[in-house]
Amino acid sequence: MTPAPVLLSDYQPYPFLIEQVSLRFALLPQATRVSARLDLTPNPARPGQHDLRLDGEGLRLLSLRLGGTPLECQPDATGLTIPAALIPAGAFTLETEVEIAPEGNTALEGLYMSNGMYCTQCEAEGFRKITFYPDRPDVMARFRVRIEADLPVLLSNGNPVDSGAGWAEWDDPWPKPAYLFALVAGDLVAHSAPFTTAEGRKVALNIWVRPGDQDRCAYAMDALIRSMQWDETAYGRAYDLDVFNIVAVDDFNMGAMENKGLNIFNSKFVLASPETATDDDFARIEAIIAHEYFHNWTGNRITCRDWFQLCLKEGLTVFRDQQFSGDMRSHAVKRIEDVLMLRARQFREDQGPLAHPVRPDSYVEINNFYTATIYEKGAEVIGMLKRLVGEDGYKAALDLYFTRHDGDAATIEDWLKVFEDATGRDLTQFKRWYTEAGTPRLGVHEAWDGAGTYTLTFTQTNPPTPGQPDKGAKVIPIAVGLLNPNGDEVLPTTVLEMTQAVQSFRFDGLAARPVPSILRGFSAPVVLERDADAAERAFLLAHDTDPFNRWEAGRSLAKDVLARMVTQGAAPARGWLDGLAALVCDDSLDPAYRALALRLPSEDDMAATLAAAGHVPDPDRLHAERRRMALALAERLAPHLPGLMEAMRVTAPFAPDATQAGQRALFNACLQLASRLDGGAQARDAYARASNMTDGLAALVALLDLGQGQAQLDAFETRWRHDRLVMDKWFMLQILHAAPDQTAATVARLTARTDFDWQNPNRFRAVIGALSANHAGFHQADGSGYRLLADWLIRLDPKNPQTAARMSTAFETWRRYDAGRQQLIRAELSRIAATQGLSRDLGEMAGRMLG
Ligand code: 0A1
Ligand code: ZN
Repeated sequence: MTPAPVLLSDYQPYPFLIEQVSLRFALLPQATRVSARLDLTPNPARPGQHDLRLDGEGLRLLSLRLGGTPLECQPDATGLTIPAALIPAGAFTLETEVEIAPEGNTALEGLYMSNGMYCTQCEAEGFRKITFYPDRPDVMARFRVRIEADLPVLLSNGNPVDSGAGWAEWDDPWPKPAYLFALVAGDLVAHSAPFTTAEGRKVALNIWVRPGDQDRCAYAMDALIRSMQWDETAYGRAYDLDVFNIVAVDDFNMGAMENKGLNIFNSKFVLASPETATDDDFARIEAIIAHEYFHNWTGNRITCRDWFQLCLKEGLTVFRDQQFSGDMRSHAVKRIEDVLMLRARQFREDQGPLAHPVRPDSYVEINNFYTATIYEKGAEVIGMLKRLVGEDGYKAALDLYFTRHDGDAATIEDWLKVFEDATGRDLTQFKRWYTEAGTPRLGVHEAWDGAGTYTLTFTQTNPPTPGQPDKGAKVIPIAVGLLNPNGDEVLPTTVLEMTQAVQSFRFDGLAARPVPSILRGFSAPVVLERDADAAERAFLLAHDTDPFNRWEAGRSLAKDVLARMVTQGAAPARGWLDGLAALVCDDSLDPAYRALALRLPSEDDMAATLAAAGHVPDPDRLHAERRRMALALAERLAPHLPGLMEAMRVTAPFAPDATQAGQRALFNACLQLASRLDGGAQARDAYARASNMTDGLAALVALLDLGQGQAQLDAFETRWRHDRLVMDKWFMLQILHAAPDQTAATVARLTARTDFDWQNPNRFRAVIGALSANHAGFHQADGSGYRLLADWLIRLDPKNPQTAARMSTAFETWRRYDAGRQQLIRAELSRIAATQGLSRDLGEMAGRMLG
């Protein structure tokens, strides 16, 4: 039976306020004792007599006292209720003692163990697995924590108060919701650095890792210091405690967690050295360190009233980390990467059965809503707001947000109100971006009157999504530039504000019919439907002054070319090949940008595009034609590849910066093309000579794509078999680059190995995630990919429902494919849904995907 959904419309403030929480942990793997004392008062926002309801799951209640008096009260399956009649008027205390078993906690939610270390994950509703408590974000309290354990390092939130052999006490002066609580205890070592804030506060920064890993922390520390400085200069936000601790943990369901003063990270997003991490890993570490740090203000100091407001902290914090990465590296490259990700994950979500608004109004399991829509579309919506109100308006609104709401558990209404109050704008219509799901489609019609007037007419359609058949017009900021036929810009970037379903914009006084560059910088998360001909796209690829749209022109050309190859058996178009060759050989352009231009559209992206155009994508054919396209590109670029590779060769000692990373990216993109022509000779050589993980993996991928590389895989394994994070790459690449008809067999072979530790989320994702990311391999017509995924999800679910549910989204695109594949996927989803004892997490996902 599906549990009843939680509804936004049911929100009520909690009837009590908690002034102070005092916790004592006596840590033991099988029998940890948690004593809690809550100092409560009635909440004036909920007058009247109320029961005291506390959440609690899987807790053995040992004792309960109200106002110091023992109380007989039995918990139910989800918590504990103390009847209103027993509750004294005014302030009172509640004391509980419970027992829990962190060692058996494989769901990695609440208090659990990872390689002998105790750690917690409380967002969204994990604190209720630690003690009885109102586990909701609008209950904010001061926490004082005592930890007792026979371990050298004992950490919690806030500032250290005192410690001795086997114990430590922490006090967090900032009221916070329970989801930001954290505790870590283990045999850890620190990589430390001092920091002084702009306000003169001295902060001890520590990154805690397992002994032996401390020499892989320097980059994360550097990224942390840069993040702290950036938040001071870009947003005027300084850090507010005496210590900032980061802990790396090997078993973690997500990327990282922003617990107050004690961020907990998946070790994958902390540990890095040139030998073990790629340039992409370094960039991701920088972004995630920044993201978690930025939450200190956007999430912690100002938190969410309820989980429906999740985008309030996540959309804004993603937006801030994107700004930061752009400032640290290249804005153009960062924007393209972000849009690629948005389209690959969020558009895909928005166009399928899992579509939901940036601010949903109902959920069954909140853990299923940590989605690309909440995070990435949430960030896009803020980008649009900023575009509409301008730099100054944005700054004024954010300053007001921080002063007005510091210490609050806020809502999207509060957020929009600060923009209205700071700028005088009415955002009623804009709010639809938060409440309506789906990706708007933007049609364009142009008219030239031959006498200097050019008119652009836009038409927006907002497709139906589950539960939302009809939608109103959205406010769409459309950044437009106009170019002369000779490539000069006659209208610099101008933001047109579309508010109606159909709307025209006129440009007068033009000497000649211009070429429009529309949706510059991807100014709104929409699908632009424009029937530009290939010549116009080639013109923009050569001349657009907006770097995003210049790249976009090449991208849309490439997609047209591939679509025609797939649907009509056409040859790869010469115009695209020549245009791309010219761009790639243009030394005035950033190598990272050129490398991005060389990246062909993914098979999943093409399948979506073909489906939207009314075709039924054939995964095998798509795969074969994409390879044919890559070969044609290699042949066209052949004369230039040696020179390009020579120019991009990095001779200086390795640095994980954007300049070197860009050079390596272009070098390796060229190497991969060259390998298609030389039978892998250069890739074998490059692998043998590689002195860093970026170059080594790129060469290995080139070989795997040729169906070679076994010797290199063996050598890799011999060198890295004791390193979990590096071996995740080894597992993943073999599956990602397996031939379609070999993918399931490769997965079967690798999952039979003793080092396929499937209860470790990173290892599970490396293998089973790679299965679904290999488009043609996953979608084999015999259903082997679907079956394998379903088998593994059913196996993982009882151990770790959160990760099982997240990975089930591989099935969300099932309606794109032919009847045979649809039937196979439906059968697997139905098999999952019918599994005895299925979790709420996976149950909700399977149900929504089946529709
Ligand atoms: N708030 C974290 C991500 C996160 C969310 C949920 C988790 O468990 C269900 C864990 C981490 C962030 O945005 O970084
Ligand atoms: Zn976040």
